[in-house]
Amino acid sequence: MRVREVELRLVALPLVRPFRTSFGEATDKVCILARVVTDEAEGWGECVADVEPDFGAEFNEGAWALLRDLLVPALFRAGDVAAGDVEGLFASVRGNTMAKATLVNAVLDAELRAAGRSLAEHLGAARDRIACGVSVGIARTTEALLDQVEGYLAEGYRRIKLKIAPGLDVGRVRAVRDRWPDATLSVDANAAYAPDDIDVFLALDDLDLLMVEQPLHHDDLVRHAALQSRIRTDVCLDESVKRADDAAVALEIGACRIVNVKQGRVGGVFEARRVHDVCRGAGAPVWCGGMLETGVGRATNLAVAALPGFSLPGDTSPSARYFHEDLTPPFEMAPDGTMAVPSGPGLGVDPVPERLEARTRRREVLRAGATTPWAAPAPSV
Ligand code: NPG
Repeated sequence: MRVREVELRLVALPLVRPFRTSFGEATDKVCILARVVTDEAEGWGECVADVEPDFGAEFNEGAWALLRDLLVPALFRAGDVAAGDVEGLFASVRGNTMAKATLVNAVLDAELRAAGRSLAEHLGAARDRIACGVSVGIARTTEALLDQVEGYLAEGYRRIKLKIAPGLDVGRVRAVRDRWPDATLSVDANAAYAPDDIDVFLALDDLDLLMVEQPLHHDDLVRHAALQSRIRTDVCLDESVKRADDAAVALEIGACRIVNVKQGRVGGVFEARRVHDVCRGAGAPVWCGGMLETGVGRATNLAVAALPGFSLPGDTSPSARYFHEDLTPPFEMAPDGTMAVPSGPGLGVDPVPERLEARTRRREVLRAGATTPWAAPAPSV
């Protein structure tokens, strides 16, 4: 397959309610979408980077520059490519897994659409419906949090994840646990704590949590191992796992017992499957994380979440939990808290053209053979 053209769009969708985490508050989802045009079919990829480099080191403007100036030109120069080659084309670019994932996934989508195969089937899906959880942002008050949790439980979500931050942790979580003694609850700190905060985690140990996610600094597997050895609750790592080998090391040294797999964080669906395989081999449960994706990224996540090792409900909520109107036809959750995995060719969904147009803040079309404005000779990626 030859990639002839890549269209980048920066899109913005208002969220139905602000989403607050320990690192900030989002009122809109702003992300890059790539549409690759090949001689056989078109494919879509969504970049999970955000406006600011807060969850990870990548951010939209940086990812856009990298895509435009290095990654897309590398794809053009490669000529005839298969989706499985794309990671290799980017091997000399360190990190930047979110930007790379955008093109890895888009080229694979084009390839699968041309072949008439679904992404889920191609990856090795074991099921056609997946269990949905919901991630609840930090609320203004405990009462507001209880109201939100009540609504989500009534909708049928199989697991409630509460975002926590120093000072907004044990009391809040205990209030939810007291009201719903049997609910499946977890917490996510987004790396907001230090090893000295051990008392918070010892107190959370009494609240029967499914897991405590990313309590400490994203680069500190050793301190996570020390923490895990002192608490009963399973530690889950998210930000710390940027590639499959991070998961292998984390499990080997006891830094966690569960892994959150986000294909967009680890460089795309192939590396996500490798993370899954490593964890499965080690007997560690995995689940599918989310980054408030539009329907394009959501379809990608659902295909990954259908792999056999995904044994816990993911942050894979229906479109209405995020947006008044998604870019694609909406993903819906059944009353039993499950969602269908798309089964059409490739991602199985397309952005609705008028919605995409209305939500686009910037668009740039890159064409194979056209000179890049910034550099000659071409870099050796
Ligand atoms: O349902 O997509 C979702 C959101 C799940 O909590 C969620 N995501 O830290 O995992 C996270 C968090 C996140 C959202 C991180 C947006 C970065 C950006």
